[in-house]
Amino acid sequence: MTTVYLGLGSNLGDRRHHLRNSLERLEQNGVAIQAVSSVYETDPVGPVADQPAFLNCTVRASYDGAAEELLRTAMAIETAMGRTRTVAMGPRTIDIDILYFGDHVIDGAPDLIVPHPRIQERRFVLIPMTELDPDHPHPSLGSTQSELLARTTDRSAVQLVGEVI
Ligand code: PH2
Ligand code: MG
Ligand code: MG
Repeated sequence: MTTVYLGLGSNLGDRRHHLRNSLERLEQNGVAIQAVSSVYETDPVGPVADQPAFLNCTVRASYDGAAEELLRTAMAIETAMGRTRTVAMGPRTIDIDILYFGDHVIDGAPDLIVPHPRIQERRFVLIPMTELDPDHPHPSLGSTQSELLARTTDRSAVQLVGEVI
């Protein structure tokens, strides 16, 4: 069993429903959810600024399989939930990112770089991660979530909106 952390995001349609629905689908596919952060409404970060605000949260789970398998499961759930891949970093019903996979450092395909390469640049990840597990160490940067949050240069808005479930 590996302890994994996932980042969930939605900025199309019923965003809260999509977060809940993705959690159920992850559970049905062998991802044993241990804890879910609060939900945050967040300004879009990255090259596509002109898109709706996101709801984001992070999840701690245990998983009995390989990272490649978890990636395939996450992508299949995204597709089943109506995710299309037209614009990179653009609007989506659901995005399921592997943030951490135990203490593994994986430099695989573009979709499977673990830890996720932009954690330290994203308050929409660092704030819910710090809420869940402030002392969780980043295996290659050697800092905890709360240290990464204190140090990030990201200033984008992240507002608490409540619980997912
Ligand atoms: N995801 C992106 C790009 N930008 N911005 C916010 N606020 N939340 C996201 O989940 C997000 C983003 C690409 O995956
Ligand atoms: Mg993403
Ligand atoms: Mg993604």
